[in-house]
Amino acid sequence: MIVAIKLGGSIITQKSKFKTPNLQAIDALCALISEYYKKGVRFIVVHGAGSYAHIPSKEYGLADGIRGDDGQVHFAYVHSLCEELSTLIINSLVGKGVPAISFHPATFVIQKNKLPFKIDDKMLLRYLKEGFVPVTHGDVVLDNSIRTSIISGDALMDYFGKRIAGKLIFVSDVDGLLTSLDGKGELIREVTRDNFKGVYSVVSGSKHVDVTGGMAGKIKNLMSLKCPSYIVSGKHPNRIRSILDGRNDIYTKFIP
Ligand code: IP8
Repeated sequence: MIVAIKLGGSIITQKSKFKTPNLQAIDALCALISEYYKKGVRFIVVHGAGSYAHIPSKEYGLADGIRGDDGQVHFAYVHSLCEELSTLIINSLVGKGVPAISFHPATFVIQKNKLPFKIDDKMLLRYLKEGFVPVTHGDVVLDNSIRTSIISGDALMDYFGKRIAGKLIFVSDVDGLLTSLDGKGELIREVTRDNFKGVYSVVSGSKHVDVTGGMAGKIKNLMSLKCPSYIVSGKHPNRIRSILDGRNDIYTKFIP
């Protein structure tokens, strides 16, 4: 089975401090991916942009495209920050014996009105078939309607969930989906078609700068997929082990 795992920006970086990686979390999560890769699980790794790209994207208004004489430079700068964060993940994985290969959306994704329009995934899928681990991420991309826009790692997860993944794991800095966003709410262990409407109504924006929509944006499409999805805390890698081993634990499971 192919598992698409998203390492959220809130866990791999300190989301409110520009360009601050959380190296301990990156190391622990890559160790876990390595452990299960060696057991035969096939992963696509997606990661968020965290404080590397959300803060400058907001400053330059890149969610709505480039503008002004410096637009292309802003775009290239934010892309380079995404690449820089991605290189940390790649280096950590390769150092742990995982054949991780980077795929930067700026070079294979075109959007239309901020939504994926063409995702040229042939090479990525070929590497996956050959036993490699593709690593991709939220990025700035070309856009047929507004010249450029931003693709979130969640949109890429959605894409893989619709096509090839049997399981989507969203690694976050919270225990799962909670009944309130102040961190004090109760964990919602399972979201099904029966309780989805009620659950969605309690979820609003993220407290951090997040140009791609925060938690509400993240859960929107999960119920339209064929495969189950999970939101789990990256602070407790054993909980991710539980998901991969099929055990109950502290996380939220979405059953479409
Ligand atoms: O952190 C956002 O990706 P995300 C990408 O997965 C940029 O939402 C460029 C802000």
